[in-house]
Amino acid sequence: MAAVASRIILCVDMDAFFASVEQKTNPQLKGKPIGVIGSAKRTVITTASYEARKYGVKTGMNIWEAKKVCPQLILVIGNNEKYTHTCRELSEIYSQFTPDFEIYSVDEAFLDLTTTHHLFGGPESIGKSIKQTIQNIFGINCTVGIGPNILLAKLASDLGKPDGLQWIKPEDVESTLKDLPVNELWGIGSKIAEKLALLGIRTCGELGRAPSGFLRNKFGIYGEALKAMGMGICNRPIQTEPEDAKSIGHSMTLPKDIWERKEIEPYLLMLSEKVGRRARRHGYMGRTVALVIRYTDFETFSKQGMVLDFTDDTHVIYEKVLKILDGIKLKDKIRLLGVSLSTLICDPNQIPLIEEERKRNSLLQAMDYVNDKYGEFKLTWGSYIMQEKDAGVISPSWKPSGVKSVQVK
Ligand code: TTP
Ligand code: MG
Repeated sequence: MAAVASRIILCVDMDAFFASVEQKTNPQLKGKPIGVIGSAKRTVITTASYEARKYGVKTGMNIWEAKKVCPQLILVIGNNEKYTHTCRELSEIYSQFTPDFEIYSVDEAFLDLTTTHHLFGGPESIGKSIKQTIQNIFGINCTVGIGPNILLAKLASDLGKPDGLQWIKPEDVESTLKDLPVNELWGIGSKIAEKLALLGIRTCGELGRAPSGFLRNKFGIYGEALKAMGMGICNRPIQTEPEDAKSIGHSMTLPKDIWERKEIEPYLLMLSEKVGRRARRHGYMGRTVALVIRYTDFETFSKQGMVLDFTDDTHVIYEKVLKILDGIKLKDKIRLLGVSLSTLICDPNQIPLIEEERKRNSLLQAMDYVNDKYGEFKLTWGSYIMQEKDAGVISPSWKPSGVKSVQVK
């Protein structure tokens, strides 16, 4: 059998992204321990500068915990627009080296350099060039990881942090993974790691050597994937951005963690309206509606369902989202909610055949007109008004094209 040619994947991950952007825009913060928070009310650290990390300040800590370990910590309210703007601009840099790149999240990207690296002096030279260009243009550092697949490229960037450039070549995979704790691998969270530890598996080397049957028995079909991860195998291709939107999504971190259905619903209506409005503005209609939930412990999942016909109607989206929510047994409080519409068709001039729908369309058009002219949510539904307003912090799953797809359960 012919050997499969190894791919060359490069991962770029900004260092302390939100904090670095804030330090760059306000030179007084440079070199200081800072923590970025979502708003004056939302008191959780979204990220901390490396100066603050030295004291043990971590993402997810509340400000009291953070101030306790680092009393001189400076808190900065984040500005999503700055971060998303930077993220969009970064695509320009990546596209100079390959057309096959994926903006994975607001600060991570994967570039498939398999067929283009020789044109630019090799992967390391591209990595150096990207780091330098980002520093020159945005004044922030990033770490570059290179590997034969996205799992190892991501691992290389984690190992190289901060401001590093690390390459895990195919011949180094085994030695790199041998003694590496499993939870350092991208995709193995603390819960799986704990479960594995109970089975006596602590390192990737041990995971890779564990018998398939044993892992399947304990983790179902995910057992096979775990074993492959332990061996450093990952076949997921780079998912390049489509020319046309694949999905339209909005998500928000809530001003406070919530649990009650009556608290959740107004947010879902607001998110459905944002999605519906964006779809109408760009002439898209979709059939698949997804609800994204992130619990307080950051575990995130999405569940989706189909509506009967292609739609861009806020209420059709909202009702579907509520149906999806009906089928979920919440296990914890929620910190982030997201709604998205996919399976899209683009038909800006479609006129519904049913009179009732035509009336709804006119109503939505009128609302959009008022809101376009006087600002978002000036004209809206009663239940939305009941909810606590907050700009929210950006979801790490933010993408220029909408919410990134998350694991569907
Ligand atoms: P990360 O890349 O996880 O973290 P980072 O860039 O701050 O630090 P590192 O040097 O370790 O890569 O996340 C990117 C940004 O996303 C981060 O700056 C803040 C934001 N974020 C959240 O808002 N919530 C979260 O739960 C996480 C993990 C990140
Ligand atoms: Mg980062």
